[in-house]
Amino acid sequence: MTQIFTDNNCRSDFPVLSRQVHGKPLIYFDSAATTQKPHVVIEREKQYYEQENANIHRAAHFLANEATAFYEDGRKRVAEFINARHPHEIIFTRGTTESINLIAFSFAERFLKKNDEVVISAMEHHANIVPWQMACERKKAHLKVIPMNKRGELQLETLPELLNQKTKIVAITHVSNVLGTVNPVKEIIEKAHLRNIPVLVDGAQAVPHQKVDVQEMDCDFYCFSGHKMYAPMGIGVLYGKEQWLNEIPPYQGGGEMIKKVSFAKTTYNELPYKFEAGTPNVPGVLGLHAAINYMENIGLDNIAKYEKNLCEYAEKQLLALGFVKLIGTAQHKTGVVSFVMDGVHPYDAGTILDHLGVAVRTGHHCAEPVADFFGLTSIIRASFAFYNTKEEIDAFVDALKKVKNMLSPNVS
Ligand code: C6P
Repeated sequence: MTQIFTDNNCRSDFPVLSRQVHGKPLIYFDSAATTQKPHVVIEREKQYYEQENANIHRAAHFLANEATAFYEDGRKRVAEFINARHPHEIIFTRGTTESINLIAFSFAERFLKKNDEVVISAMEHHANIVPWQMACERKKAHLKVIPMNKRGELQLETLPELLNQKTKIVAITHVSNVLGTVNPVKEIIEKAHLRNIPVLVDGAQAVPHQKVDVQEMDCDFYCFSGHKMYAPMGIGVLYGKEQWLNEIPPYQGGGEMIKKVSFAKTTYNELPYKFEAGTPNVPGVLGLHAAINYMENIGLDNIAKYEKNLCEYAEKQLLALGFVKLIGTAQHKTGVVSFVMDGVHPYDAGTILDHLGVAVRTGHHCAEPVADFFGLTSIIRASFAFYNTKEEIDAFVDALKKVKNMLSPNVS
């Protein structure tokens, strides 16, 4: 495993990075969709299924006790990783989407009433729009949106008007998956808390790139996905402050989330089990634990510094091409570089890039209002991780020149 992190010496930890696609070495620039997995994470899941597989919290036998201990260790490790006050403030979910849906449902059940307001922002992923729209529809409440400027920065001067006595919760993304904007979440939380409004932060695109400290940020809920931070798919985290999680009702009913069941009445389990109905993703938690160890071994600050450098280099090289327009030019950015090309449809660019070995994502990136805001239906997005290199960016830039020459040599 990687001990000292310098340029790209961790690449051999990721088996898939040595693949060829269409006869070309793979250049994987789609880590915002999902990161690749290091050996240690793959091995951890394999070991569970080969040696340790058992259901947890349910039986007295050796394997069940061992698996339960590993699972609960994983919870403690996540709590440490984001500096939660208590392990029981960590709820395991399938991912960011499920974490947000859980709060949008349970919080709304308890606190949202007719004509109340929920505040989100103009740069949200669908996962932080649709569950709130559904909650507002159910409760006859209204969705309000913090606008952004053309650089892709939130216009916080609108907050005094948007946050009022009708506002029941604010739900904002920490980092935009399309624009890369790092939002000043701490400032937004401070402003909301002055009015006793809780704040949920969608951390799906932040946790892979920077140290997150939920106590320092003082958010009320924080959501993220394992698969975007080198862990397996199907495991995610909802952090919630103890007092909120105690106040809101369960999301799903079933095994494990109960204390006592009779046909007349059911009482619910304590935290965190109240929100973990059914058999959980035990190997996912073990893989997440391994991924956190792996990231911390490299160092979150090293990761942030290396990736910042890589993004800035990519932006500079792309702009130098002369036929590229960047989408998202906020002062504070991380992880992604999105753009369009003169005279070339993003889908065509993505298809040719794929044949040249470069994996990027094209489309609206599950954030259609962002694409609409820029008057676009599709955007090309290159997203980076610490296993990417400047050499890969150079190869990507050469590939873009080929795309341009093939599809639109005369349009500039
Ligand atoms: N964005 C992307 O390519 P899930 O699917 O639950 O792990 O994550 C949803 C999600 C929520 N918020 C943000 C900011 C996100 O970026 C994502 C996932 C991927 O941008 C897949 S659409």
